[in-house]
Amino acid sequence: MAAKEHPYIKGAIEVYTRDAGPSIPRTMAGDEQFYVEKALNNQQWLLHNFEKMARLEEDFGTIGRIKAPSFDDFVSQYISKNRPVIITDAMHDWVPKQKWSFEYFREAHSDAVVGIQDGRESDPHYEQNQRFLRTEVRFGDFLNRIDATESSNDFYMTAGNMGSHRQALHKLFEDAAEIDIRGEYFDFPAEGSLWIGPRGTVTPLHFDMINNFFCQIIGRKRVRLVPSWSLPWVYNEYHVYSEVDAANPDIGLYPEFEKATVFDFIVEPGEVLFIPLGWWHHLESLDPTVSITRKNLKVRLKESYGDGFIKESRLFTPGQAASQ
Ligand SMILES: O=C(O)CCC(=O)C(=O)O
Repeated sequence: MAAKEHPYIKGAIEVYTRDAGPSIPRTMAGDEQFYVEKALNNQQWLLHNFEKMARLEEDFGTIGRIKAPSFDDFVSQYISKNRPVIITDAMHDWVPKQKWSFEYFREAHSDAVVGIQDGRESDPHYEQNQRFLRTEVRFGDFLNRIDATESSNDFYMTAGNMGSHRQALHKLFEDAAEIDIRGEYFDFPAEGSLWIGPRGTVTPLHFDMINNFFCQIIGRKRVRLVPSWSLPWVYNEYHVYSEVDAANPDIGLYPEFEKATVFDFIVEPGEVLFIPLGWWHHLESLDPTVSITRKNLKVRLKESYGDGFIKESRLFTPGQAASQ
């Protein structure tokens, strides 16, 4: 679609033409770029003001910790407000929290063949290119490698590896099947993704196109969250990913990132972090860790998941974004 046909740009042209009347300079009236920039400026102005208003809250930038409210209260206070929070008391009766350890995993599934990502440190865009880094290993060997590793981002079992796991690690998925919060929050059958890795794994800054309940079962993770409305400042040059290293932002290269607020905190084992749709997140394992993410909420914006969003599947190479 030509930019001028986009409803947002059309609106900008109509308003500008009406306001400027016959005195509108002809060159400007025909200049598509002028209207595209105008429309983008309007969007950025709005998002910038969302940030200003959010900063009026005294403790903006820190994450709240709460006991699980009823689902209806959670919907009205967090989901509908697109607001993150940590629930501290959701897991006490969950089988994974009570039973899971690497020893338990070995007893259940040492010989299972599972997919993991390997070789991440050799590709600066390992998350975007994850399908090229998939490899299959014995689950027991994978766990031994974690035990023998002080710290590494080279290998990690992530949600991207889930396809092969439900069958291979069926005992763990059976354990996780009943996970809910107050018996109220999730639809069944359970959906969930496993994240297992050594200390030192890093999931770079990106957003999810769905509300995410991130359940930390074993070990701790350091989380950096950036509000959804920070879109103009995160250098979102490819699909759902940011170019910025949120742990160590290069402000010389990405100066706009300074305008974003980074919530920086640690999620402890036993805690559930609610990551609202569109909130940017960067996660770093501080210990060998196991997490489960659950996304099949009772209230689900099914139509928002992936709709209208171009899914890129080509190989992403460093420097590509800059040249586009
Ligand atoms: O635990 C991690 O490393 C990343 C989790 C995540 O990014 C997600 O669930 O979207």
